[in-house]
Order: sequence, then C-alpha cells, then structure tokens
Amino acid sequence: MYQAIGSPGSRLIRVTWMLEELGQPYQIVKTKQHTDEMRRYNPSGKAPALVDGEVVVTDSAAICAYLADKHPEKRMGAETLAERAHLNAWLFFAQSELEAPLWNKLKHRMLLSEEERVDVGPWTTAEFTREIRSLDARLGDHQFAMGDRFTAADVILGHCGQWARGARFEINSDRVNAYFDRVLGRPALARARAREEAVA
Ligand SMILES: N[C@@H](CCC(=O)N[C@@H](CS)C(=O)NCC(=O)O)C(=O)O
Repeated sequence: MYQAIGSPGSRLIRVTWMLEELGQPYQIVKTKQHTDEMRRYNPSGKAPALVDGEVVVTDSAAICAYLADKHPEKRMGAETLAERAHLNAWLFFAQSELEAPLWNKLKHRMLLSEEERVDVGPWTTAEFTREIRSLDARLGDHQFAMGDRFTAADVILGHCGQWARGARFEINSDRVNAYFDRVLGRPALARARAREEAVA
C-alpha cells in the first residue's frame, strides 16, 4: 500500500488527492517537516514524500507525475512524448510560476524568523496577477490543463488555486475562477480532505 508522508493540511493534499483520483489504497504517515523522521524520506526535511515499496519519491509534482505513470489506465498522465512535454510544462509552470508568489508571501509573513522577513507583498501580488493572466491564456477554452481529461497537472494547479483563495490573492479571471471551481469541487478532493482531517 502507498504511504503518503507529511502533515495534514499542507502540500500533502496533492498526494492524497491524486491517490483518491486514482482510487488507490494508501496510509497517511503523519510526519512534521525538518524532523529526523522526515529527513529519512527527504534529505531536505521537506514534506510531502511518497513511499511505494522500495521507491521513495519527494516533491509533490514529481509524486503526482509518478503516480500518473504508475496507473496509465486512469489516464491522468501523458500518453505520447508530445503530451509528456505538455504535462511537464504545466507541472513546472504551476510550481515555479504560480506557486512561487504564494509560497514566498507565506514564508515572509509567517514562516521565516523575524530577521529574515522582508516585505514581499507588492512583488508577490504583481507576480501572481501576471501568472493568472498566463494561466487564463494557457487554459483557453479547455476544461482542464491537458484538454478534456483531468490529469496530475490539475491537481497541482488546483491546489495552487485553493491556496490562493485561502490567502486572499485576487483571481481576476472568470475563466480561471471557473476552472478552479471545477477542479476544487471534485469528490476525490473532498475524500482526501476527510482522510487528512481524520488523522490531523
Ligand atoms: N517542492 C516541494 C516543496 C515542499 C515544501 O516546501 N513543503 C513544505 C510543507 S507544505 C515544507 O516542508 N516546508 C518546510 C520548509 O520550507 O522549510 C514540494 O512540492 O513538495
């Protein structure tokens, strides 16, 4: 059985959501970041990680891509080389462009020590606004990132949408808001949240 390692209410939800979409059994191993236990799975001490027998995968986008590849019949990954390039572009865009302002603001508002904090408010707002415009253009009239099927890319993008809404970043695009409503309303995400709440 898969083991999803990390803290409930964090990026762990990307892993549990993905596993729920795939209909795979899993166990949540509640583990705090920067503990010796977490460093056994990821030398950086960051969560989440996935354990699949002998295989340990770190970094949420890589975990979702791994799971999509492991269960090709669920059609949550790439089926051709061109799709692989497209899916990777979405995953890397989600993490390095869309998530970066969210993560930076959270770190500078709450996580870093007082001495390390600087005011990243204006920069993160401007950057996020720009990336929402990119997301709008990249989505076009598609239901999901890869077209008409829900994939690993939608898990990572959708989680960024949940994060942005929770942190009150303005999402100034009807198309992107409708997309976030669509992906965040998925029953698999509700099940993943319930599983995390049960162990929180
Ligand atoms: N690229 C990693 C980032 C992981 C990450 O930063 N996780 C947070 C918890 S959600 C963490 O461990 N933070 C501790 C830190 O940044 O020092 C991923 O997507 O999994």
